[in-house]
Amino acid sequence: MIGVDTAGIAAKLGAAADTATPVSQLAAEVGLDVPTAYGVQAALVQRRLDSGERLVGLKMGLTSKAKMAQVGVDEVIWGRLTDAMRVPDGGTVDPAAYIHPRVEPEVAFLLDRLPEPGEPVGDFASAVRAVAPAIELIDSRYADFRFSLPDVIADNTSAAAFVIGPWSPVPAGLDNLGVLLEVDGRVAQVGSTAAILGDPRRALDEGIRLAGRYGVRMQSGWVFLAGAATAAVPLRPGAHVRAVVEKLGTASLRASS
Ligand code: OOG
Ligand code: MG
Repeated sequence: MIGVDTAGIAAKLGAAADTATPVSQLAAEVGLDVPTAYGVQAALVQRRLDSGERLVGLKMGLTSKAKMAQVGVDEVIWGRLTDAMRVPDGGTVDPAAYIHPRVEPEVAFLLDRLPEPGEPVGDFASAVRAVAPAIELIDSRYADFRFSLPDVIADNTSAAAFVIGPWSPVPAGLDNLGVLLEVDGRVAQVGSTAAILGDPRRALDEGIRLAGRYGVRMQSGWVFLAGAATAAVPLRPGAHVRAVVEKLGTASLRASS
């Protein structure tokens, strides 16, 4: 889009993340449309790659109605994951390093050989080497966690950190597994993998299609987050968070106090 300062917006969002200081929504003011917002996202993540981080996968966002309703945006989006965002299973994060962190339960795929963009995944079991329960920590860089569709795309779909639980071979069905998010041993959210586009495998088709539009091809060895099955919950200092996905097991995370 002519006249939009893609690099300037990426620098502003990058600084907001680095200093844990929120910024105001900007898409309406600068006239950011969806394709240009993906350009800002690419520039924002490129800044991280320039400082030595590695691209390790992609994430889907707003693949469930619960998430769409929570943030008031009803389109499927995708973002980029880097190695610096990965927290080991059972690891600790410092909530003060984020603006208003939230956690949500996810299903992760470890990618193997993938079809070209435009081709259906077809044989899911040959495109995905393993699956795992996961937790995504999201942190919108916008004040009050409020944003429009182009705003959240530019902000790398609120990606901040993620935890992957133990990998398992791809089970026969992934479309109706119970999902729980527990905080300090109490159930905070309950859902089903069916909430993720009817079947989380569909999220991979969508990811290949949508990222392919921007020339991004998924790589063997990448991680893919299919999107949260439930709404996200605030991450408080000292909290112990567990995501449990039926048949797949658990992923966990602690917040330092
Ligand atoms: C946008 C990111 C959504 C998901 O799993 O749906 C997302 C947000 O909620 O801030 O990661
Ligand atoms: Mg997510």
